[in-house]
Amino acid sequence: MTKGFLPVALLLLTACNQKIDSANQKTFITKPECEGTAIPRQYLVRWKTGKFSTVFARDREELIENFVRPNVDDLEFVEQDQKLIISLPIEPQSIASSGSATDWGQDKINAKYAWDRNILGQNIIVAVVDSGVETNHYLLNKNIFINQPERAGQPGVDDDHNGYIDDINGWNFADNSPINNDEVGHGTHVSGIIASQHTSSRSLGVAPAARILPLDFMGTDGGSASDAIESLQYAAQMGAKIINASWGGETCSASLLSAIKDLETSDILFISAAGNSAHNISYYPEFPAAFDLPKQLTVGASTASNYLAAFSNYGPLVDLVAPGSDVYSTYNGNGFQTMSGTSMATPFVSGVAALLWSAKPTASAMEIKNSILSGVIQGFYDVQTRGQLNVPNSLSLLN
Ligand SMILES: [Ca+2]
Ligand SMILES: [Ca+2]
Repeated sequence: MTKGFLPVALLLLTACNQKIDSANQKTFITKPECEGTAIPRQYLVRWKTGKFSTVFARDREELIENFVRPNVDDLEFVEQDQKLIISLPIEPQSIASSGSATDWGQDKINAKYAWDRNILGQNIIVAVVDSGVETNHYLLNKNIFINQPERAGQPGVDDDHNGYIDDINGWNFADNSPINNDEVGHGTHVSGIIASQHTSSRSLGVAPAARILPLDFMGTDGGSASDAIESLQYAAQMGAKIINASWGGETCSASLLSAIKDLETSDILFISAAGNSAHNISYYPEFPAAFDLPKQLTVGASTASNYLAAFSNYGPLVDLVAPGSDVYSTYNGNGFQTMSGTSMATPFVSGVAALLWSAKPTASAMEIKNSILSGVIQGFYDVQTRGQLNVPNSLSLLN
């Protein structure tokens, strides 16, 4: 793809920190570093109405001729769709090991303090925008969001008129189908950290009465920004208060940025993984982690011995750390797995946000965010607050 001036239209392929609507520049800017992760022949369109759509074209010239010229007055911008990946460390042995099955993370943040006070995340919907969820896992099946009009409705009919047929327990945006499983295991692991039920022997879910809304946009090789955006819009539509985003990419999608900004009007807290490249994301940004939005929290990973995990990204754009090394949680096949990554740290924060919101349902997203940030236990973590997630402190700051 060539870069340069095209005398056509307001077509901005933007850097994320640029104003995306910066005037009627008749330019077509392609960020060179974005080309490697661009999805060929697939373009994301932001209309002036705020809606997004996906357009397919053989190349940029065809896109301009067939789509941009006829629609130019109604377009905010167009960019190539981008690939996003799961936030796991690169080393495969860290992805899933049979390591010790401890609840060290739940202990570290002292989640029990809330559980003992019957603060369990009741009535809070947490959207897990990920690889799907094994919704019939025996420790998750009671905590999966249910879309009542669809459950009580007719098969093959969009009973609640939301544009999705039979979306009883979330949606698979990659396949455009109802959700029922997790082809990777990642979303199931993340969901267990947020809201798996407690048993006599094990208490894994940080918010064991919260509701998981499974939204699938990724397979083993990741997913697209366009499917992620649809997931975010669906989460807002269905009343999620918290969105867990344990994924990212090195390149910036202006569409993804605008879609996350749109969540602010619904007062949703967007909780993103810092990423696992062991980089300072102020210098080597990954997105959405580095978007730095008002109602966003970006989470690095800590170890049981109070260090930043070796793989974790860091720097002032990372807000805090949470347990993310050797984390035991639910997995595919009614199973369990120990996994490491900022993917695992992020749902600890999502779970705590659900606890806090259930303790104070009238709180705003900013109040929840601020109580999480001001409640950290300080350590030697190279992140904005220098601190680790802590439940009792954050609860006491909320009231
Ligand atoms: Ca529906
Ligand atoms: Ca139906």
